[in-house]
Amino acid sequence: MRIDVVTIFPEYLAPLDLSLIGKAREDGLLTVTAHDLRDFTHDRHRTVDDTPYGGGAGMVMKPQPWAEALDHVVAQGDGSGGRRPRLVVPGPGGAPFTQSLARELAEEPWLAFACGRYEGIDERVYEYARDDLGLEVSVVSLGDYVLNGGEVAVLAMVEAIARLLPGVIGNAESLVEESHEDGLLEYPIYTKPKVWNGRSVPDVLLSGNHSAIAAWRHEQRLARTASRRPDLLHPAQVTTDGDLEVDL
Ligand code: 6GU
Repeated sequence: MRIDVVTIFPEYLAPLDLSLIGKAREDGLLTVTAHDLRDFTHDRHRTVDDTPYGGGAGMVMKPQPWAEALDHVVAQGDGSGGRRPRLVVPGPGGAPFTQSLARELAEEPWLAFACGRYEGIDERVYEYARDDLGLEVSVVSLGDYVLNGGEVAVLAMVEAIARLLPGVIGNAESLVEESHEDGLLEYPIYTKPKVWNGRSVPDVLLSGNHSAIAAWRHEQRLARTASRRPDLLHPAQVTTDGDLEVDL
């Protein structure tokens, strides 16, 4: 997979050199290129923002540097095959970034991320990307809170996407048994020693009874999901008394 990121803070993306993502890049499974938006300005001060028409607080990112930056990214494609990136714009006003969207984006051969700062990017940039460059544009949010810019969101999204690429995670089984892969949160986990600081590992896990262990883990997943993320439960998973159905 190929990933381009346009930002006024390319240094923010340094963590993508580390750990699993760094290894995936070394192994050629992933290429990540950061582009400095200010390289596409033409004034002495490398200006990327201006005041909003209609008034209001804060600054808006100017369309011209963004158009040139996107032209530059798109021109890196082969041109002949018409290969174009899918454009992802992180922002608190976007559609939720979920495991299911991560899986969808992991299928794309080429992603471009446009990191806004300030109050956001002039709306005509989205229209230009769609109408003139022919890009599919997805505005995506990490959750209902506000970050200062898209860079930290790109770190999170690239990590969630890259770990789904074939070969990035050695043990593919560990991808299946995870929170959000099947709609329930993960069960509690324990390792040695059996007793630590006066606290014991639940007996069932030491029993060697695999069906009892599976049943306990399923119950734990339901209880944990009901407590932390009731919004994830289907009504049929909760009885009228608020008890959890063990079987679903
Ligand atoms: Cl994706 N971007 C910004 N700037 N703020 C956010 C966000 C994204 N998701 C939640 N807050």
